[in-house]
Amino acid sequence: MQSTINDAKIEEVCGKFLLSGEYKGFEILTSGHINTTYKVYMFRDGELKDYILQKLNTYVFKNPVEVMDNIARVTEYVRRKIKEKQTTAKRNVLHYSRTSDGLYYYADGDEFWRCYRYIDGSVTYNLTSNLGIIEEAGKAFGEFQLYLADYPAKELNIVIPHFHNTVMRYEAFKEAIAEDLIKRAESVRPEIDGYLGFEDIATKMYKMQKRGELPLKVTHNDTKCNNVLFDEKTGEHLSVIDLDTVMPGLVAFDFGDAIRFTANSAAEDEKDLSKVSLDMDKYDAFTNGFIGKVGKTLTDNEKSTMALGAITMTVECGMRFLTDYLHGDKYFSVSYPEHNLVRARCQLALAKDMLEKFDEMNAIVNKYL
Ligand code: ADP
Ligand code: GN1
Ligand code: MG
Repeated sequence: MQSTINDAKIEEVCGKFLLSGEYKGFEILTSGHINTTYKVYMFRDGELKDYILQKLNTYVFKNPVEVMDNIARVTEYVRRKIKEKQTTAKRNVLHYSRTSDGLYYYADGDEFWRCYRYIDGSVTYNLTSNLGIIEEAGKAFGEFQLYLADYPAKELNIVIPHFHNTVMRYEAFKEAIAEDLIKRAESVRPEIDGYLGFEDIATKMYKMQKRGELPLKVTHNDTKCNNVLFDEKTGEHLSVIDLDTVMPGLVAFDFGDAIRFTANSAAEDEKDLSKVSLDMDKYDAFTNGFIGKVGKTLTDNEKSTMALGAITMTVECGMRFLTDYLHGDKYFSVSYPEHNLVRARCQLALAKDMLEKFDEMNAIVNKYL
């Protein structure tokens, strides 16, 4: 049973965490597709001190305690790395609050809550044409990976098994088509065929990794631009957020998922497909930022598959939207009944455009290596 969200409920949940200050109110932040996020206003020492209170999606994250265990490890590790080079990490890594039991979460029935500091003066972008911001996003995810480069990956919990296993994503897609639970398959035949047509391309890197040709590293695995906080005045990257999916993965998938979201000339859910394309200036800017940070650490196979990672992640994400549409929209939050289909169509159009620009994409990666 979901409880009603109102001031009393939010104040009650905040009361479970060791926060100082007086509760003043909340607002809901809607940019994510998975968790439910509230910005909470607290009054302390004559000033507003804000927090993020988040209800984790336990349909997606079956073992939320393991999610928080990963996040605690990763944020502590990154904090230490940052403090080696500057006096405070306050605005550069998330700070989670503990409960009076010393835990980083409060669980109540099937509700699972966590609370962390709102980073003051920060802003996120769902869609931006500012190339400076896009380059900063590249630096942010590249730097995040460098901070964790020597982290013992085996210690991390696998919070969503096979998250970027595109072979299994294809199996799940085909199963959803065959089951056709809510009889939507016939109406989306062209989209289904479009995604099936990408199978060889989009499963290539997973198979390379299985053969030992691509290394697993600690990666973020959800590198959308709205998972980076930027300074609202200077535009500099502050902190990478949304750490739920930090797990061993492929560097090119972090690069690729970011390109999918940030270098699209349109939004992830643009309905007018004539507006959807890979914007090469945005691609160039992100690549500059990202490769500038991690370029020297890459193996030859990693270098030659960066651009392929972008096609792979675009196909995978679009196919996940379409699979969810066939399942009846159980996974991603939707604002209207066709939302997942619209997202899937947009990703397919983008993947096709990337395929046409593939040589140019590779050339830009090489330019920054
Ligand atoms: P989801 O997993 O649903 O995507 P996120 O953790 O990405 O949730 O949070 C959703 C949004 O809330 C972000 O895109 C960002 O705008 C805002 N946000 C999250 N954490 C912070 C923070 N510490 N400081 C400022 N804004 C934040
Ligand atoms: C979800 O949580 P959010 O909105 O940052 C999803 C990603 C998808 C993305 C598509 C845990 O990310 O994998 O790429 O939506 N997160 C999870 O927008 O499935
Ligand atoms: Mg997010």
